[in-house]
Amino acid sequence: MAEQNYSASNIKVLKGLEAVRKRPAMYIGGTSERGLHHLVYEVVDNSIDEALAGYCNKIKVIIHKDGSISTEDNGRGIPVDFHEGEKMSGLEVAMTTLHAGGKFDNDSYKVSGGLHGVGVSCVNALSDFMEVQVYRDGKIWNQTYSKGIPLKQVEEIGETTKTGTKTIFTPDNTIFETVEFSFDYLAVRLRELAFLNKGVRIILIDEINDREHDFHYEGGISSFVKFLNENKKVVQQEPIHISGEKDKVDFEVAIQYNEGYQENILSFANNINTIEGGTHLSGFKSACTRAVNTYIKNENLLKNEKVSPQGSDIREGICAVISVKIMDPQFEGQTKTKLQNSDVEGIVNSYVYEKLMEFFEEHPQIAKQIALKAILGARSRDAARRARELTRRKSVLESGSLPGKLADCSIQDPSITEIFLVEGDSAGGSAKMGRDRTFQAILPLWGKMLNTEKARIDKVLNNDKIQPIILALGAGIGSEFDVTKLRYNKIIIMADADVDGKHISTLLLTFFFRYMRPLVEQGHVYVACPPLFLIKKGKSKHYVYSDDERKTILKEIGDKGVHVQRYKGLGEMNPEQLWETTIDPEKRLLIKVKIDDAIEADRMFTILMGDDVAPRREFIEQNAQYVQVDV
Ligand code: 0RA
Repeated sequence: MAEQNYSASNIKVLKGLEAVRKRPAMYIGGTSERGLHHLVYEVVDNSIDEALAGYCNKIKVIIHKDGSISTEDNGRGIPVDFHEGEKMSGLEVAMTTLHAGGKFDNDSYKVSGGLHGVGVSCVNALSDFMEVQVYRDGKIWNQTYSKGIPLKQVEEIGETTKTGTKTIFTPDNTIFETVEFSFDYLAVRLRELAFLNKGVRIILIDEINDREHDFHYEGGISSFVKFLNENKKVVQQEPIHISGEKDKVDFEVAIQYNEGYQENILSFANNINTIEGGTHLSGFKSACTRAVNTYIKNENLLKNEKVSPQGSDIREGICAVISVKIMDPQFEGQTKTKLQNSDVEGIVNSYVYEKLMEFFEEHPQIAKQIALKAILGARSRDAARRARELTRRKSVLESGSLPGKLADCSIQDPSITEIFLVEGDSAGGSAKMGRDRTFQAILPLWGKMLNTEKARIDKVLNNDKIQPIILALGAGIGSEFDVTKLRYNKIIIMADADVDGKHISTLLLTFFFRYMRPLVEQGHVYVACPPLFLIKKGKSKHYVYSDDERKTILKEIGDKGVHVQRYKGLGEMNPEQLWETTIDPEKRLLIKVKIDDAIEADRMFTILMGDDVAPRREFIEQNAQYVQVDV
């Protein structure tokens, strides 16, 4: 009987593992870099659950030289006692059967029960090798696996005074497109987890590149907003911090205004970044709107103003983090990151309103600054509306809604057309002659480009350098931007390969990031790379795109009778050369601009284009050659 049961559970285990290995995407979302790192989050989420339950305050993650990665926490340790139902050690159950978190204590919140929650067994199934070590009840327990299948029984291998769980695993390279762990990628999420779970110390070590981070924030999400606002001028030094609990809904918000105009609110439910928002976010937003408007009314700040602030005006320059922890989070939406639990909205709304009103009463100076900023926002919204109407009227008056300088392409299929935004009139002229006019359009840009990081939307809309870009792309701007109306598939920035050219590219990227973000998110933006040198020898010629490449080629072809021409700018190339080197889809080199991490991107644009000079210099010194690639 026992024998039969044992083999029955073995078959069940094998079937489960097989399912995960057959369809890894169903369990961890994919097999790209993202899926790979998901493995680590899956284990760490379990450690965070231990922290939320009050048993763990330290987590260590190490990227090892041999390609493996290890995690260690000081939680209770995975239970090792015999599991009657499955007829094996609880540890083996947790490591080999799907959804066997084995956590039935309903009194604690669970991250691992949320978005991911597929359990460590999936990590095990997708690893070429995995080893787990449990420190519990004074003993050390150990088991090893290959592709999820145990290599031996659970063994007691020594004694210890500590408690916790340590895992080490090597992801299966027949499953993942890449098996190289990225320190930066991991750092973003682990830092976020440290902010969201104050007091928990998360250490990340990279033994390959000898780097280390130690994330530990006693300030929790207040530290988080300070981090987001780093390098920005802030309205108040200390964030407003509100936290509370009602009907088993635990919530916490931190708010710190900066002098900019962007709205930057991050929301989390059970540590999951709810990028699509949901009930906690809408509760928070309406509380803010209500509180600020009540204050404005009580203080009679509007006087005879024509326009009154609405939510978006009140959120100009807001930087906030809202985090809720609830028993049974429900998610909806395209990426299942929209919190659905309806009771959360009212609880957050009424509590945050009440606390904000208290704060305003106690800090009248800050309250007034926030209120006046909102009124200013309302005024500028009104100005922007008028500017937009002007743009529309103007666009109809001028050459059938397209800018005069645009040399458009002849076909109108936005899935294959391209537009080059070219720095300078002379390069623009060559590009117009050198392009394939059927599908490639040219828009020359000239003069000083506006720094949109420091401007408000009405100024952006009225700017004579920006307007032609908005009109040519045809998809609007700001909250009215509609990517489906885009007239081109690829937007290619083409500037000189020098410092000025880099500056113009960055200004344009800043504009796209702040006012046409879907354009960047959906991969429509590219930066062209013109060659730096032309190397000629006899009849052969080589265009060279970097200093290293120049050295390599010179070594290859020798230096007798070699002529090296350095291109100082795009304008030095004739139309054919420009086509050959920078425009021809067969030969050109394009950098696709991606946003892997919106938080980092936001910080980067602030550093690059904001007011503070010192961090900018430091950033450019550290990242000079990567600036465009990393965006
Ligand atoms: C099942 C039950 C309990 C804890 C865990 C699993 C657990 C899993 C992992 C994975 C990494 N670190 C972990 N720490 C704990 C509850 C244990 C108890 O009730 O004593």
